[in-house]
Amino acid sequence: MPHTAIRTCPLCEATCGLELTVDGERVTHVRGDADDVFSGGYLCPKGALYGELEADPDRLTTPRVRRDGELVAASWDEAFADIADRLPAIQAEHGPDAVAIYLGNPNVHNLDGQLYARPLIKALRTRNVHTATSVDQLPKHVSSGLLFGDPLAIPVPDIDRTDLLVMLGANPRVSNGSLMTAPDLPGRLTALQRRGRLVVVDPKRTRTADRADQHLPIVPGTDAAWLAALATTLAEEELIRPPDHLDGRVEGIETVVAALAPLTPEAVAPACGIDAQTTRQLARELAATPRACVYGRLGTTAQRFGSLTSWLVDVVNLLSGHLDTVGGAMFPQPAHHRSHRRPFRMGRWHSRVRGLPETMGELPVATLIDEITTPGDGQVRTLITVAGNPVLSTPDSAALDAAIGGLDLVVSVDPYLTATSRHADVVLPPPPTLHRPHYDLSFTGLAVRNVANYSPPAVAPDPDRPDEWEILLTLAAISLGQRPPVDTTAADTLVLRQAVDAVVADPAARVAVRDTEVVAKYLGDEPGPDRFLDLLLRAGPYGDGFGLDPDGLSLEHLRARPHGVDLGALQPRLPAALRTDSGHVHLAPDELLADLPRLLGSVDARPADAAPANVAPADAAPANAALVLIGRRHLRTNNSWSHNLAGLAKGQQLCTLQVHPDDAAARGLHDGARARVTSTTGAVEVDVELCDRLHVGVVSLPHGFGHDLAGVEQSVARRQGGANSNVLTDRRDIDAVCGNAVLNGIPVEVAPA
Ligand SMILES: Nc1nc2c(c(=O)[nH]1)N[C@H]1C(S)=C(S)[C@@H](COP(=O)(O)OP(=O)(O)OC[C@H]3O[C@@H](n4cnc5c(=O)[nH]c(N)nc54)[C@H](O)[C@@H]3O)O[C@H]1N2
Ligand SMILES: Nc1nc2c(c(=O)[nH]1)N[C@H]1C(S)=C(S)[C@@H](COP(=O)(O)OP(=O)(O)OC[C@H]3O[C@@H](n4cnc5c(=O)[nH]c(N)nc54)[C@H](O)[C@@H]3O)O[C@H]1N2
Ligand code: SF4
Ligand SMILES: [Mo]
Repeated sequence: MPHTAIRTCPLCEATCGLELTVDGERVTHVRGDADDVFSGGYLCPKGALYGELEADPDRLTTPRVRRDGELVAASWDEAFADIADRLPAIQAEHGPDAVAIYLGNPNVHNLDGQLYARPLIKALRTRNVHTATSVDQLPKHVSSGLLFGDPLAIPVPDIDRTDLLVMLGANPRVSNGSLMTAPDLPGRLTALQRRGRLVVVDPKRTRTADRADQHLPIVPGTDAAWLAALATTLAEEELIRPPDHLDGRVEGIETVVAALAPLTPEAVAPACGIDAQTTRQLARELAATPRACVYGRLGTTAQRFGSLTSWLVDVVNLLSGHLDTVGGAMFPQPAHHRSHRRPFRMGRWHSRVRGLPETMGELPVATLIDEITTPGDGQVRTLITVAGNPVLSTPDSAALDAAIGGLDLVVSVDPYLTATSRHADVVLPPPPTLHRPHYDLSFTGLAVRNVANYSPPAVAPDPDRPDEWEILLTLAAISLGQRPPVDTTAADTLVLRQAVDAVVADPAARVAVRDTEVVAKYLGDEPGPDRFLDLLLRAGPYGDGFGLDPDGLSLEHLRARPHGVDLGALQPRLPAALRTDSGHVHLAPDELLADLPRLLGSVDARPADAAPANVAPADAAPANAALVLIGRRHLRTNNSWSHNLAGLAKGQQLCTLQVHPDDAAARGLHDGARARVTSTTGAVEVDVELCDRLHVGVVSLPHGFGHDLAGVEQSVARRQGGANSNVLTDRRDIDAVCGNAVLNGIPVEVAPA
């Protein structure tokens, strides 16, 4: 008999509620859950195909191990035994840093990854921890860490109450939003525009820009200079008004104003391509609008001035009175307990080869190739990937592909044989997400309303298949020298004990009796993510506190409310949420001020005594690299891993090089022509699509394509064609502050193929 299951969609940051019709193991119908407290029935084309994605016949159901060069099906025991035969020996001979781990994006969309990747990292004791964060939002963590003391305290637009939103480098009508969890962004943006104004700053007239009230086509990579000009205008025109409740709580306003002074709207206009009057007018409008907000996303972080840009978004919000205020940029209060963090420090260690700084325990993935290919103590010989496809998603892909191919041992926890996992010696496929519980630990911390929503498994777990948390804990135990089979219940109990100890010791946690035994008893004996989540919910700010408040949140409370619990609109949270040493906002951190000469140099507003500009790696840029490449997303894609769904691509070629007609004409290219795109690192061939929505001089290519490689078992995606845009991105080209990859603004040469 088919049954109905209510579940949060795990595919993007919007966290929509789904109403699934489930027949046996299969989802036969998907609707938006009209009763979901947050999404109210909204559904996008990806969510509608969730069932098809889960049932994809190319998904692996058993592990694969390499025998005589071929990846053959194996039992779980065999697969884990293979790893146990080799991993500890490599660690013993070459040290823990010889093992690198890469965690991809779906880890933050899945409860097992959220809770159990950390114990695995701890067990590996390696410094070579990389995640998709450093090809994405790392600069935002850095600016939040430096300004507020907490890298996870990322202010999000209070989109339902703002009357003016200035949005840079984001296309939420396609991406459904990022670092701003809000189901039905199209609807929320429409409502905003009925109330007020949406201004989009983007080199392309995207779907979001097209429907905005104003579109400012900025030159890629110049956002920091332009935001600085907004700040400078506020200063020059005496419009600086930090929010009243932060009076006496902000350090460094004068320093920032003085440092940015050369970056006037007039000085930056030639570089940014936005005329000074428009910039000044917008600064005045921001100051005069009580509920207004500036927001920057991927186009502002995965670029050369990612950290400065992320910082300046907050600087402008603060100076214009819109940080931590209703309708401005606000800090969500997620329902789960988050351990009280010590004040943020970056650079506690550095990468071996290039000396790039650690942030939040990880190193930039842009230097993974160097760590693999450079001989010496600590050279990486093993790679573990969990829910990641770095060969398609990180810079200098051709070199990375070759480097991974030469490793001693590669282990991939992934449901597919992808461009990356085809290199694995052992592939461990997690069960489909339908078989697992779901709760968004990451995205409730970025949501435009405070909400909590738990989804139980929609289909009973397969007893013969380990859950993903069991896979991760088994890998952890093996790396600590245990032979499989590993007692994952015991391992989980140990992990939970440590978490309970930490909660009990944290004065900020809600716990009636601060005793590990008492709390552990409440949580029961059933191993896995549910009781771990229960701990975090009950000790969280709305929790039942294990007896403190019978109406408070717990897993049981959420189970009884399958459409979620609305915990209200965002509330101002400063200064209480600050984690800096002084308890103040540090608006002028040295780490960011140190990068200002590079910014001043890039727009020729450089003081005479400053260091020379270092905008792009000048050594190897193509001779006539007059064009710059940016990325884009499509409504029917999900990074690299949804291309295997025939129903999503609908036979359409989504991986085209969009070229402005003027640029195409100058190069003898026409619509549908084959073009060769060359950068400092490599070349790809793709079909041209003429596009007058682009800024002249800018071309666009989506990422995550290029699946047609030997060993990839994604039949639809392989036939799709397209090229890997990250063959063109350069691992040397990084944000100078934190090493985040530059994926937008790549100098390229385009010619007929
Ligand atoms: N040029 C360019 N490059 C980019 C970007 C860009 O805009 N331009 N965007 C960047 C961004 S923002 C991101 S987040 C990264 C993404 O980069 P990655 O995270 O490396 O790549 P994904 O394509 O998300 O790959 C996810 C992998 O996880 C697997 N997977 C899916 N679900 C599960 C699961 O439940 N468990 C496990 N274990 N595996 C699962 C999929 O099969 C897939 O192989 O790409 C970045 N790369
Ligand atoms: N359909 C779909 N949705 C997705 C994803 C997907 O692959 N497909 N991926 C998910 C992930 S992992 C993420 S991180 C989010 C990202 O979500 P968004 O941040 O909304 O990302 P994009 O749609 O890539 O939009 C980035 C925009 O930046 C612009 N841009 C490029 N360079 C610059 C620049 O220098 N300055 C400015 N101002 N703009 C620039 C590009 O033209 C583009 O419109 O999307 C998520 N949602
Ligand atoms: S917008 Fe995102 S969360 Fe909502 S249905 Fe689409 S993919 Fe799922
Ligand atoms: Mo991302």
